[in-house]
Amino acid sequence: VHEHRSLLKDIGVDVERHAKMMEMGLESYKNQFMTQKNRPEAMKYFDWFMSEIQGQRIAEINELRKKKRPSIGAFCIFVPEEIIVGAGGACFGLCGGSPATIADAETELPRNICPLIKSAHGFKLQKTCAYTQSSDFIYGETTCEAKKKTWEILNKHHPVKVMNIPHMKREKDLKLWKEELVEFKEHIESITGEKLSLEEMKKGTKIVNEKREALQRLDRLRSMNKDIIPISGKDGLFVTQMGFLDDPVRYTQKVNELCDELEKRVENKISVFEEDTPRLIVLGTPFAPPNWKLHTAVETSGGAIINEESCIGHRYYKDNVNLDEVTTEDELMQKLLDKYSAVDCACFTPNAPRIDKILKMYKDRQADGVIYYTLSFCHTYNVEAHLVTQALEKEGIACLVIESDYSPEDAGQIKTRVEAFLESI
Ligand code: BJ8
Repeated sequence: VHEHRSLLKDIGVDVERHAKMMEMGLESYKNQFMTQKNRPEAMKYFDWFMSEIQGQRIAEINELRKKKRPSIGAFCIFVPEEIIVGAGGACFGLCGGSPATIADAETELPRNICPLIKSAHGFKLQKTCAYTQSSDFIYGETTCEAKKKTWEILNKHHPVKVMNIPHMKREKDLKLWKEELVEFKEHIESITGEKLSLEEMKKGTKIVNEKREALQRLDRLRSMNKDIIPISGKDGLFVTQMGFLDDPVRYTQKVNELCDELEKRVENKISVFEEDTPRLIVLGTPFAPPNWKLHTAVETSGGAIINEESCIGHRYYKDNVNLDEVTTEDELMQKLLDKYSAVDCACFTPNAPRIDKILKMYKDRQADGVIYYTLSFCHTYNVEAHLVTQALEKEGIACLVIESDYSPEDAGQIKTRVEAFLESI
């Protein structure tokens, strides 16, 4: 990061404050990740990436910008990264998982809204996220009330465009959604000044499909072997989180190298947890880095997390875009729509497929329990917990519901509740 100080300054980062924040972040990473025993060798790449998360990667993104390639910041998995990658650009998740920016955000936003939104808004106010500073624009969406109103305020500080995601999936809603995809492509063309060809978009889609396939492979290795868990849940989560920042081609290669090593571990029966460690699936809202609180609590209490159902997890990588027989732009847009409308975010009503998926995930993975995790004030996931937990109860599946924000204050209390839950299953 020090090496890239002048670049950070040029893109408007508050370098002093940013340096302090990075120091704290790296220290926290060291304490929570590097102290784990028997980590896979291939995690070295991801450790390196963490050390360069706001350095080398930012330099790469800004090289692309010099070539007029798009650089788009996002908060949601509905932003079609295939189109951005097809245009030779970078799509990345913006910082939004730290408590350190929340007090600043609360100068413009109410206290009682989701911490993810406040954290992200605070990063912009503080100018301490080099990704936000590197983005041509932030692509927001209309998934929840707090987000869609925040875009209007964030737009005072940074260019923001908003994609209108419907809250139902009827034919007329999907028609609107497809129009939004077409408009998104036009926004990207307005940055490059060039028409994006079908072949370029197919190429971008293929790259992103390969990234999702690598993550599907990682998920299978983490969760499908009843007796062997070859990587900690915390490392699994971290690798997934980095997929929202890294160059997709390099990242896919590194995830596949990690998977090769994990395959060998499974063959040789090398597990990072003791025999009979309870295997848990986490459901709910996304874990933006550095939100590792729940994983740390579980894995220092005798449990293991084998999968995250959230958007920084299975919901992100579960479906690919089917490119078979795509010969026109309209057909490609339809395939993108098919993929994105299969996302089962709690912002949709009704959202029954999510429950069926959760039950299937649990059974396929022969898990021992579930944690339903919601960020404070996320009404959609919080309310949807009722129907999900009811369905789990009916199947006799043990479930712990946790609502939390980013403050470290409830870490002890979460750990106590997790310990009691693990004893009960
Ligand atoms: S597709 S889960 S990434 S909206 S910001 S809804 S936590 S109150 S993130 Fe999400 Fe897209 Fe859905 Fe996934 Fe709740 Fe917070 Fe809103 Fe959130």
